[in-house]
Amino acid sequence: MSTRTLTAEHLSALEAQAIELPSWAFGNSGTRFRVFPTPGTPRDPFEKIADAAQVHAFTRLAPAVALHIPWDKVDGYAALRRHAEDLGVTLGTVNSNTFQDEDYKFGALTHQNECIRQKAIDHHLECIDIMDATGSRDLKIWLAEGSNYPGQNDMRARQDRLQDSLQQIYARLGDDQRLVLEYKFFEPAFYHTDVPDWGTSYVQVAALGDKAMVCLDTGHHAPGTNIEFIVMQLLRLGKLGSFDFNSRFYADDDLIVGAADPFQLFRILAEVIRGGGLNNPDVAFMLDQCHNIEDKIPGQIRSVLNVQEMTARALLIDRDALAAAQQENDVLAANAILMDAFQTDVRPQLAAWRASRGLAEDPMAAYLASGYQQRIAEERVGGVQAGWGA
Ligand code: PSV
Ligand code: MN
Repeated sequence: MSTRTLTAEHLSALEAQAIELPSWAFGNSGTRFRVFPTPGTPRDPFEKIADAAQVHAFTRLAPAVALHIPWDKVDGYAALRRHAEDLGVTLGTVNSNTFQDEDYKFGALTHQNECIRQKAIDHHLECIDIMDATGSRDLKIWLAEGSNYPGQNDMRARQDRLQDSLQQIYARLGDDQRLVLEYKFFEPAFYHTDVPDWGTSYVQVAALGDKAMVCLDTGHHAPGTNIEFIVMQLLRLGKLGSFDFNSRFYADDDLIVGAADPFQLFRILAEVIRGGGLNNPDVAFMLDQCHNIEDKIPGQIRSVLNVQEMTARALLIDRDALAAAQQENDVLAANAILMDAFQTDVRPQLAAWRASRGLAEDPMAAYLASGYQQRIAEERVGGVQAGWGA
């Protein structure tokens, strides 16, 4: 039976933990078969931020909200920023979007048509203007670019155009701003993708400079990929800029992080801690999830608590004992030390710690009892509910 206990040092690491929420998680989403609307769904970015602030209020884990442009376009970003700050959160990463415009059917930053490529570059420059107004540090770029059939495209020329486009975007970044390039091995393209893996993202950002990093979305790998190895390598190279956390059973399912494979989340966080990535300002923790059938605010509460819980378990790894066992090639002892931390139920310790900080022991129950969900369902009538892709 594991009896490992969180120390004061562990708890202060947990206290500093911050996870950015995706604004789009609060809008309706679904599959290509059906998007189910939910009463109380936000109708604009202001309401999305109000919902995200609830997650932070009950967990103290989620002080920032990531925006997606154009989904979160507003007339005045100063007002959006003030609204967020009044509610106790800040505006975080700005995500560009070059996957929903007719012109981008065959590419955006890689397109052979210079007018279309310029349009895509200009969109990113506009995103940086928005970052200036929102106070956001990071521009996150995910490209839905690639091809469906062998021979369809000159893959090499597309890499070259991508680098040129990224250089133009990079040149516009302010001193304190960064660019993070997300990779994904397939979808929507099915034969080749222009940024399919961490190696390609690394090569592209390394050629840009220190303000360009890799974004690792946990749902963007082939089944069976050892994601914690990639985490280790990117930390080792000083190029892990951010995480998009979520979980998956089959493809890019965007389910609640830690739901499909809690052990994988633990292993990833163990490498984050090992590599100095926890509470390291260089490594942004973000969620990139969609809640298709569950309520969105409690879905996000469950998500951040899952990350917190697996971080706590990973902090419990007896590093000295592990290093000694590894040194001795004591295979079973090393594995047992890791599993001992993973199998420790930290929930009672975390609940007591929350109470000591004036938080509800069970943030999920406290949120459900707060009446917020009922209130937004009654108040938010009329208008158009926000959704992924709208
Ligand atoms: C692409 O699948 C992705 O992970 C990117 O981060 C997008 O911006 C996001 O999903 C949208 O849901
Ligand atoms: Mn993502």
